[in-house]
Amino acid sequence: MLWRRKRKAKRPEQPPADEVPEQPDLESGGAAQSDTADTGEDMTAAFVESERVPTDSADTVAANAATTHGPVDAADAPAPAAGNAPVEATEAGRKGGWLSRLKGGLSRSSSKVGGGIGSIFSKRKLDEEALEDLEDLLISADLGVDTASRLAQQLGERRFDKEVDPETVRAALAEDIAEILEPVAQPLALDPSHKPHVILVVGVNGSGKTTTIGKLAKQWTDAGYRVHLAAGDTFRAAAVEQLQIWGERTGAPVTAKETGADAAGLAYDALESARQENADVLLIDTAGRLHNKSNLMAELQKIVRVLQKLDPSAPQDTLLVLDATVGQNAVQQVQTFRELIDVTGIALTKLDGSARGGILVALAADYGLPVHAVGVGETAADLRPFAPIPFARALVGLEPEGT
Ligand SMILES: Nc1nc2c(ncn2[C@@H]2O[C@H](COP(=O)(O)OP(=O)(O)O)[C@@H](O)[C@H]2O)c(=O)[nH]1
Ligand SMILES: [Mg+2]
Repeated sequence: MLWRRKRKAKRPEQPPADEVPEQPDLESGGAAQSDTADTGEDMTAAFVESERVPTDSADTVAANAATTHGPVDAADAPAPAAGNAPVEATEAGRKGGWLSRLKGGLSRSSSKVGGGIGSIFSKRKLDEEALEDLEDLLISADLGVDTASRLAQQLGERRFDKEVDPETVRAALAEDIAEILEPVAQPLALDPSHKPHVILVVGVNGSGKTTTIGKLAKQWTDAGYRVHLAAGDTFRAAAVEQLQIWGERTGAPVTAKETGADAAGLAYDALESARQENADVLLIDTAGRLHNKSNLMAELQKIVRVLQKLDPSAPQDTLLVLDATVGQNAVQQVQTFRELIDVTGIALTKLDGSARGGILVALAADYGLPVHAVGVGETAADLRPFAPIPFARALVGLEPEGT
């Protein structure tokens, strides 16, 4: 995968936060507000995976777009792109490059896991008790009971010297974690045979749906794609306005209706408009009210049904947005949403506000759903494809770019 990056002429403004975020919708928990501020860097990156060259012509882009993708390799650090795209060649070395964003975003998780490993393995030898402590540490970092126990066991099976140092443990653990993550790391690729490629975005209120849509819209419009947005969370005026602001910022047309309008009818109109515009991608926002699960299911299914009147294969993707700060509740949200709709992939937001990045490892191990993107801040550039090796290394407190 190649990254295309270009420097923006102007520093991106903050999207308005949705008024007061709604309370968690799942009985057992839901979204929490992040307390981490924007890093304010003026970099943005095209969230596109491809062998293709983004240009200003959406048709050209679509014609060149890669239709297949494989797992992201760690070596997929943003290499300067071939071709004629404007590329920020020196970015990797700059403060604000994506590795430093990832590292910054995961700093709470890394200090917890990395620091914990430091105290376990500097005090003690690699023995049964140390492995048990490691297992407890990994459970507390949300990697999940089964995965934590498997990782501790694997570490014990490595033929380390009894006097193993924390750095060696971190490196071994990062390797084992990356192995779990590699199969699920799949960028969200647009299929040019669908005009538009329809992405239905679901998740509980406050998880970051609208923001993630805005970030994707920004990255894709910067890459030359034609993007259309549908303000399908018709329950809250603030949600509609929030999407409209992203529309203004990115130049992407937004289909919106009055508060309380039928979301399925709106999605239908949006798909018709997107087709007329020859859009490459249609991103549909939805309400995340799980107060009444059967209502939400009915609504999501109705959206899918009406979309399929126009395009029987729509939506091409159903992206579940999860908030990392909710930790284990994210696992429950995956379960719940999979009962409601055919979820095809995940985006995990707010890694920057959480010491619970390990939840991604639990999700990968338990569900194997593609992880399309991670959010490590509030600007468009803070939504990154998920690269397992740098992620695993940052999670255990190592430099993400090391080997
Ligand atoms: N720090 C941080 N905040 C985020 C991220 N993604 C979303 N947010 C914030 O989370 C809040 C809720 O996001 P929103 O997109 O409105 O959630 P929605 O209800 O699912 O549409 C907003 O204040 C966003 O700015 C992220 O990756 N990092
Ligand atoms: Mg929203």
